[in-house]
Amino acid sequence: MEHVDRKKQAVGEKAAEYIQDGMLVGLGSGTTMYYMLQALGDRVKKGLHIRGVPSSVKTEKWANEFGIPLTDFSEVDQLDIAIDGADEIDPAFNLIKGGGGSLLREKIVDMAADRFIVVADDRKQVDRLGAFPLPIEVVQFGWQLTKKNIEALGCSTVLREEDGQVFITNNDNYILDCQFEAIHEPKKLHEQLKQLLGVVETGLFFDIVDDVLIGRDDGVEVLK
Ligand code: ABF
Repeated sequence: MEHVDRKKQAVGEKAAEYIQDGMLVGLGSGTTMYYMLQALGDRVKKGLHIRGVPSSVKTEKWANEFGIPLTDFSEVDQLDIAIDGADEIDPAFNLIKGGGGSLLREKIVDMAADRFIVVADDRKQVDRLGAFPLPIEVVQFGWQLTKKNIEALGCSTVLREEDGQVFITNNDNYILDCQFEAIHEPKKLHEQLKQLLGVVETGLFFDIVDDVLIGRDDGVEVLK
């Protein structure tokens, strides 16, 4: 197994241990979450009773593959815990998320949980956000104008493509990947972006993370 994947597997499996019988669980997206879902599925097979709300179609597919019972916000309006990956994590637990294109549903699910745990390999830890291009979900109509207004805040943007086609999110929107120099004030930048017509949501997550589990060569580190 790939060196990095061993870290992802270790931290994903560790996170699954935080889930207790009877919980409503926010299921994040990304490759680290694949390992969490696999471990959670094993516990369900052994009798754990939980229901999960998936944060992407891909997570929904994985959860079904692993036999994890699912529900949605037509049935529940509060989650006990959410577990999700990240692309960058700074020392204040501000995150950049959305590398996988699921940031909107991720933020809705993660914000609905009493406790939000991030799982990541140690490559994701940064002193300051911004090296990773910030994903921003925008409506398709007039995206070129939205792009210009976002770039006026001091970044270069690229319309995300996948397999030579424009990437379409699970919510039928586009993603602009925005390269800022360094993001010194994530909350302020998020608020500036959210005011722009056509912006649906940003991949900046702040004031939401309770615990961070980091996969390292020598095991899993728990940051509070
Ligand atoms: C997800 O986790 C996304 O927000 C992010 O792109 C992804 C990255 O993590 P991984 O390395 O596990 O794929 O939540």
